Amino acid sequence: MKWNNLQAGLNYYVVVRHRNHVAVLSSAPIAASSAMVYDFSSNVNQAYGVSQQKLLSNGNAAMKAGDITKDHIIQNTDNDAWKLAPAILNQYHPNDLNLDGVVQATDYDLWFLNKAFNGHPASQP
Ligand SMILES: [Ca+2]
Repeated sequence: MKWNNLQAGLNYYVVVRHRNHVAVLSSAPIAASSAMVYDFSSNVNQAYGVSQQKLLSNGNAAMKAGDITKDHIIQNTDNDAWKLAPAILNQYHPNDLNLDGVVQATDYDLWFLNKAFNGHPASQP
C-alpha cells in the first residue's frame, strides 16, 4: 500500500476497513517514513480498543468477520442479510464472510462466532 500525502516525522494511526469485517485501528500511531510497517496480525493487541481482533488457531490475529450491513456492529441484522442470500457460487458478495467465493453455511458459522460485537468507534469513518 502507498500513501502520498503523509509528512515525514509526523505520527499516524492506521485503519483497515473491509467489506464485511469490523474495521481495526492501530493501537498506537506510527511515524511516517519511506518504509512504514504495521502488522495487525502479529498480536490481538495491535488493534486499538479491547478485543477488537480475534486470535486464530495458527496464532495470528485477525479482523472479526460478520459485519455484512457495514454498521461496525455484528448483530442479528447481519444474520438477517445473510439469510436473504445464504447460497451463492463464485461471486464477490458481502455474505461471503470467509472470503472463499462461495456463500454457504460456513459463513453463517463465522457470523455466529463473532455475533454481539461492537467495533471501536475510533476505527469508524
Ligand atoms: Ca464463504
